[in-house]
Amino acid sequence: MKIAIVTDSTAYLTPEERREWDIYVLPLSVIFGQESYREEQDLTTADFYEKVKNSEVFPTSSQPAVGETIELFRELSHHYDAIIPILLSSGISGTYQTVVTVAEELQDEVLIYPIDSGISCAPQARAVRLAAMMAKDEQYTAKEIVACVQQLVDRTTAYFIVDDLNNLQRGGRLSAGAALVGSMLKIKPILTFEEKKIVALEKIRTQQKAMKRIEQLFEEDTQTTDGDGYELVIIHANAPEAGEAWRAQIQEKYPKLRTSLAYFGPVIGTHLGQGALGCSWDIVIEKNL
Ligand code: MYR
Repeated sequence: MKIAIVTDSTAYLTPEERREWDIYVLPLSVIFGQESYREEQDLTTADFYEKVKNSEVFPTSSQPAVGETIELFRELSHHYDAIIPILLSSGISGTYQTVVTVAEELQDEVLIYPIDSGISCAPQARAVRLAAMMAKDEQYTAKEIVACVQQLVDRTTAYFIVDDLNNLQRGGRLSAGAALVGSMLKIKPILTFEEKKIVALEKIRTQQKAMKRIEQLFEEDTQTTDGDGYELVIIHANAPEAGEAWRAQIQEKYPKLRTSLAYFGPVIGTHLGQGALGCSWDIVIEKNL
């Protein structure tokens, strides 16, 4: 069975990865006043963070255009038996719901199985990689891939820390109460996803303490002493040095852990703000197969 794997731009896959694994991408956009840019197509991540610094207006974001989504699925329907789109959490974007609606509209043309990743960025990319590995094999049915990816998605966790909660509050992705308390007390809450939405897990005063607490959560969750069998990713919003320092320090503590560094691109950077750091882990991907 030939299955197309689709994701959205907030998985921030590299062009090489997309080419190697035949992954198709629906772009979300950032908007500065009247100007709209499809992220990483019309505006690079580096240019986005530079633009934010010099812009008088705060950017906003928008989901992929419906027309572009229909066009991509129609095109794929000529080459594939089924399509599996893996999308950012339905609790923070309308993208998943739009794709579900489009899938219903196109049901007589092609089978589409949308998956709500319940997250975004590098942990979403992990689910996409798993789907792509299985699809390349051509031995799995679409339903088998969906079931396997869904298992990974259901246990996925990520923790992140932002410099200023106002970005999230302004974009309506965090409850007003939580943002107010955070900025008033100058705390750095550890944020996470619960039931697809962003919540403050613990209120901690400094970024360093929050990072230590996240490492503790990793240890409690995995019960590992050397990281064997696990992979962990650090994600940064235009803060590569801080991200890399954190990654290297964790790597030193857990020599067998597979670690990597990823980034928050324009759309997610719009809501988290410069300097945000995130961390997510799972069993190594091959263990899912
Ligand atoms: C849209 O306009 O539809 C996109 C809205 C994106 C909201 C992003 C909110 C922050 C997500 C943080 C993800 C952290 C993953 C580790």
